[in-house]
Amino acid sequence: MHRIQVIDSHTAGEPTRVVMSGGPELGQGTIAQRLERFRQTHDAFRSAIVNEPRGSDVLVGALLCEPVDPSNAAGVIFFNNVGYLGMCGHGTIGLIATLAHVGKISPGVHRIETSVGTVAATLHDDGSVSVENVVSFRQHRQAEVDVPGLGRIRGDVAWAGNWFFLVQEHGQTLSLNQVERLTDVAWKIRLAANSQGFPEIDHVELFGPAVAAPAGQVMAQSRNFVLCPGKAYDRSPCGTGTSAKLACLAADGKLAAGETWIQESIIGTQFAGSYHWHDQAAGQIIPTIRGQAFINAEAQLILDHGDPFCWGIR
Ligand code: PYC
Repeated sequence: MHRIQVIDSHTAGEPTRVVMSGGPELGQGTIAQRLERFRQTHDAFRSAIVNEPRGSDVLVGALLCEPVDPSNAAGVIFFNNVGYLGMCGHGTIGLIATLAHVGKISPGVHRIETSVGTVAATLHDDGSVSVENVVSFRQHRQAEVDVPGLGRIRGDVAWAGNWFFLVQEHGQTLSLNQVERLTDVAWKIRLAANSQGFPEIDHVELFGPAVAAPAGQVMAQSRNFVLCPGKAYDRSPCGTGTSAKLACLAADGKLAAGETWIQESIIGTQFAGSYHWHDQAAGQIIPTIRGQAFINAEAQLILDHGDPFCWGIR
């Protein structure tokens, strides 16, 4: 029997499970190199942590790693039901809340190494967390793809730690009771984009008008529905997805550096985003996303090698 210490949280409704100890030995090297070792030799562990019967399609895992640079707070490898994520905004907020929960960090700035670069997370006194993401940019403006059953769909292609296809005009209503339809539409768009010149796209983001302000918060500028690579939809506004949106707004001159953009999720939760230029001529920004995570479990997972579903249902 193998025991794994995990702490679960949710950020704006989207869950994160941080593996605190008991994870695979990945050796030295950058987080990207360790992620490759994880993928090549320990992928069953990924499935054991996030898939049923211990997890679910929506759960994002975060393997806590020793940082390469000891002055950084931590390294992390993010993963989900089907594979690995470059960066994860809600997951970084969950990781910071988790490290604070166990007393490893206090309010202030903490640098976290991810497989796509180091991000700076600020734990605020009120428990909220701002994440300064990796350099983000729009790669293509209004790329057109032919989507079976939907016709020509235009979307921006942007990088923000993951690759997004961002669609404004899709003809759908962004409400929770439409999730099956939205999942179907977003999945078809992803397949079409992947086969029509954009194989890198891993997330699809649909936008619409904001619906309602949560108690005590202001009305958002926009609502989104974000479909993740394993076909689960993000319950939060998606930290990297909001960063990708900021890159597109910056490129279109629709949001100035330093201005706040409130992004609402499909369940009505919010992230506040802003950016500063990294290289204005190249359209590259550094986005910052602010949100809050809540701890909801401290647990010990048991991997019993005699259990037919020890490595998850895959
Ligand atoms: O918050 O960046 C994010 C994210 C990616 C996938 C799920 N959440």
